[in-house]
Amino acid sequence: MKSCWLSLLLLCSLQAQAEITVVEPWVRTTAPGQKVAAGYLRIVSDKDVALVSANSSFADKVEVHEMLMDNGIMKMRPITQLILKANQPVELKPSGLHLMLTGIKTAVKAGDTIPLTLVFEDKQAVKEAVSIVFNGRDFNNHHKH
Ligand SMILES: [Cu+2]
Repeated sequence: MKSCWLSLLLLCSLQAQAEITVVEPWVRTTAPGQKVAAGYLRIVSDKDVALVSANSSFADKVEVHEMLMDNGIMKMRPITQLILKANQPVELKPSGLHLMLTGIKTAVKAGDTIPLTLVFEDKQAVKEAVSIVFNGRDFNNHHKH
């Protein structure tokens, strides 16, 4: 009987955490001397969560930015949290939402591996950190879609 209770408790605590899936994380290659880089990925969570912060040993600061039109000019602006609705994938991609890496240590080259941790928070304010390796990748307009 005791072990039953134990397994029930275990199940409950496991279910409290959201299952967060990250697909195709990549960082756009940078020119020498460039101090910022943009990261992209697709994320889906099986529960409602928000991406509330991000960090990397490769950059001084990581923020989520959105793009918006201001008098016909595309601008970007940091957002404090990125809402993920349960089972609704969100895509961060060129010309849209992106992770902004500021104060990068070196230029990003194709094939580089860049570690990054994303911190999510659920409705109960429980935080969950997900560590991912991003790949350096060239991006050119031919592949825009
Ligand atoms: Cu940005």
